Amino acid sequence: MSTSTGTDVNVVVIKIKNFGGVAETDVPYMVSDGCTIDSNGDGDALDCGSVVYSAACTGNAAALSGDGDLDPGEVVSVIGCTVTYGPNAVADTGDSVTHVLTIVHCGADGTIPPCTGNDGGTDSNPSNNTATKNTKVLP
Ligand SMILES: [Ca+2]
Ligand SMILES: [Ca+2]
Ligand SMILES: [Ca+2]
Ligand SMILES: [Ca+2]
Repeated sequence: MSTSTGTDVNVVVIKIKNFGGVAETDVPYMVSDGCTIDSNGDGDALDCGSVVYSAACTGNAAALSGDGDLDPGEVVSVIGCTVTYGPNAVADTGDSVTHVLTIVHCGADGTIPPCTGNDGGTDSNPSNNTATKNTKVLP
């Protein structure tokens, strides 16, 4: 078993689906982290040590489709996104990292950057544009 007192590399599984009815050509995604949960109970949420995502954890989901767009109902998988913990001192472990996946809808409600264009549409359901997962950093 790997531990974060060494260098602990983990695959981050990300699947992105278009739940809407319009093919999207510009679908930026990114992953960010926060040390948010005091899992070791010492009164602070500071003990997550080093948390580093690989470059593939940021990109454009449309480009992951064979034809360059994310069609209605289409699902694409991100390949090569990893998160590396450590090497950490034991004292810098024990709390939990909250990983946040953010998908940007590049329409009238999008932002440039990370969007490269504005297709004029609006995301009818912004509630599914983020996903979170908590991971405890083991010593
Ligand atoms: Ca703590
Ligand atoms: Ca602490
Ligand atoms: Ca497609
Ligand atoms: Ca949405």
